[in-house]
Amino acid sequence: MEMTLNAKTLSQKAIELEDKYGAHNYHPLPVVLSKGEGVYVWDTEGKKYFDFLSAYSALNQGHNHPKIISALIEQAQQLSLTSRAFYNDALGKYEKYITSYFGYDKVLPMNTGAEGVETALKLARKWAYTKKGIAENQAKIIVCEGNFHGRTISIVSASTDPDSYGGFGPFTPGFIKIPYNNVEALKNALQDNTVAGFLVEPIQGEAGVLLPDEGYLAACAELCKQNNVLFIADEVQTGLCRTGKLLACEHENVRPDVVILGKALSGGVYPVSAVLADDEIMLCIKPGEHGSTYGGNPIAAKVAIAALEVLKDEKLAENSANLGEILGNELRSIKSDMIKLVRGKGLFYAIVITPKNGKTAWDVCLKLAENGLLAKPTHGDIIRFAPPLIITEEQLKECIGIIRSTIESFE
Ligand code: IF1
Repeated sequence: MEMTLNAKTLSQKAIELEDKYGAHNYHPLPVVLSKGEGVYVWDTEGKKYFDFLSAYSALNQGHNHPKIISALIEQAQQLSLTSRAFYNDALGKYEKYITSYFGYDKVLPMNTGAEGVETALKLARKWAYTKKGIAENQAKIIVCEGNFHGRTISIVSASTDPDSYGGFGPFTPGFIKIPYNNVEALKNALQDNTVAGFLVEPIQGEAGVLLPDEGYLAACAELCKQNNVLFIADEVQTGLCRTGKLLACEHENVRPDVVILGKALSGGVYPVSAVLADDEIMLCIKPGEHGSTYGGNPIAAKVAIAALEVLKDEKLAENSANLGEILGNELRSIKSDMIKLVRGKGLFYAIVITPKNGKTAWDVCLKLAENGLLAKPTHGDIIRFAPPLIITEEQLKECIGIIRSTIESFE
């Protein structure tokens, strides 16, 4: 009893501290985590949960993966940061490794997903002026309604979500917004010959795991090719085996001109992002024209190599594809009028909740937490399910049981 009482104080204390001293830019579920291991996390009271969010797909390799953690520790004890004012003996090895891993000439290393997206936008504009011959400061980028690419001013300038852009104007010009999953809309927008690039999520994550029709990505990539426009894939959330392929674009055999990676590129232990492109595009940015203090630091380099090795060694794309089939079938088999829609690919799913007796997706997530599974609603009625890709079939079946019994408890 004593331990529980103290632990309860601990969790309450943690919440109070965040409330008092932290900006209120999030509304977390009232769960205070203190330990993570594989697919599990524990709260300050010692309660164990399945992590079914994976920090929005940053933990594809699971919490505290030994290989990634040891890469982090080993490099941190050797050399953590040099800045790019000098070379170091880790970055080149990583650049060689990741460019051959994905089949691109070059990589531009950054830290957060948003920085990766910003880098891709700058690359596209530079390429437009120096290679495509678009008049200076006239380059446009086509984006899709419902997108989520990060939280910087330029990125929210491309957003159609008032929660993302509201109150942050004035906005960066040069974005053309078209409906997602609408090839005709892209075709029309490409009539504008000042378009430099088309930035798209292969599956829209934040919008609620919105899958485009089969063939959408391939058709868009072809249109971009025909119009000499860069196809830029934001694979920050869908990449790195999450949808059952190394990159989600592979489901349609699309090789983007520019690929943006983040999140699980470090297995959740360190901010690491990257932009991949071939020389014709990447070399448009000259020395001193872009970068960041931590971009390409030795720890990020070693951690990213380890994180990418784990994806291959543990066949996480195959596991995501195989177990994703089971997850989708089981979610669709839950008989409840609270579940309006089930959609997803690989271990990347969402259910759309219809409120019942005043109970909403938030209440479902609170109950899931009580029953030992962590997930969080987005846009009010959508619950995203994205467990670490290392999950076993047995663990997944246990999670499905929790989800099923939790939903049924609202009947
Ligand atoms: C938050 C959302 C997910 C992303 C894609 C770039 C970024 C993200 C496709 C930027 C980041 C994170 C941001 C985080 C919650 C989470 C999120 F709900 F915000 F939209 F996953 F869907 N491209 N997504 O999903 O990467 O700068 O964050 O490293 O802002 O609350 P970042």
